[in-house]
Amino acid sequence: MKVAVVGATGLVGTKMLQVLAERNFPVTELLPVASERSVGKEIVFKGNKFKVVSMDDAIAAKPHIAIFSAGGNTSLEWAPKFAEAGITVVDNSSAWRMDKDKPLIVPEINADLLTRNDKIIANPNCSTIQMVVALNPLHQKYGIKRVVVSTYQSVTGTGVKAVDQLNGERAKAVKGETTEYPMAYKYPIDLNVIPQIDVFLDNGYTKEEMKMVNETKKIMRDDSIRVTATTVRIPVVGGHSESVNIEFSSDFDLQEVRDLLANAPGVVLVDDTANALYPMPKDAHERDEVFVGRLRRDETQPNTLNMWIVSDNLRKGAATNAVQIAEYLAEKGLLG
Ligand code: A2P
Ligand code: 11C
Repeated sequence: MKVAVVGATGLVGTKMLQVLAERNFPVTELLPVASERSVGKEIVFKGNKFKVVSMDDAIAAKPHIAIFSAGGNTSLEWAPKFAEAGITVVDNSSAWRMDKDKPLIVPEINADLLTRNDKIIANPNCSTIQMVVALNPLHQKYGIKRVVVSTYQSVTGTGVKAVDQLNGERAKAVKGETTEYPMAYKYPIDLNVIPQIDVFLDNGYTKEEMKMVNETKKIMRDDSIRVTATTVRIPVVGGHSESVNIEFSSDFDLQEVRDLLANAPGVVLVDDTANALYPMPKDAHERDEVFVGRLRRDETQPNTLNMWIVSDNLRKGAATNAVQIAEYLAEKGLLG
């Protein structure tokens, strides 16, 4: 497979290269793509050096697949040009996710939708992916009516600048260092919690919160699922955590819920409160799975469950999910 990675110098693009190598995706030729200012720079993939090429050169080279993580505007402009050239695009930005003609895919849930004609395929938002991977097996069995979710999101979701802000603030506080650092957020993030991810919309929710509402319904193919979200940035790097309250149509048995999750694809159950075992971002970091724990009944109303979900947002939340889509397309012969 000839593979283009668009945004190859970025945080997610770098992780995509790492995941492609780790999972032994059959790359015969790699085309790393970034902005014009990076053209000619070298990146390393599986021990070999590759030069960053421009968008136009990447299209001219006709890769079988292009995995994009270069921001929404870049995707809006360039994904259709790749698609017109017959190149399948898996796009990690929010640009195409809610387009009714573009599939929004989490392979464990809805890869069966994909056909050879899908030339632009959207990769969902990180906080949505990890939630639906855990919700879907329960929805199949008990029917989800309503979800109330609060997130605790890693600064890596914002990008390198936010990681630099957190490290800079920490170095200043702990070691008294006075080195300059960028401000990715309006406020300090170290020793703080910021209840805003992305911009506010007219309804008082943030864009991140509405992504969780809308993307969940589309991926799970059920518009009746009601989701309400509060998304929050915390000073953590290993992954996103989520406290989720789920109301089902029918009652459940807690042991059966445990069994369903323990056997669900992509899920690892970590739920042993007697030994203080539960998912945490420090353990999810650099792992591909979605970790679920703290399972318990909501005692305030019937048919309702509380749970805690953690996953590495740069992996299952972005790079791994995109590479899994590419693997599915390759396996089923849907490329080219
Ligand atoms: P570059 O490094 O040349 O700026 P991040 O999300 O971590 O900031 O990374 C964004 C990625 O998208 C980088 O690889 C960046 O390349 C790339 N990028 C940004 N704008 C464009 C563009 N107009 N065309 C192609 N790649 C782009
Ligand atoms: C965050 N979820 O943690 C965001 C990052 O739509 O792909 C990913 C945004 C997106 O800040």
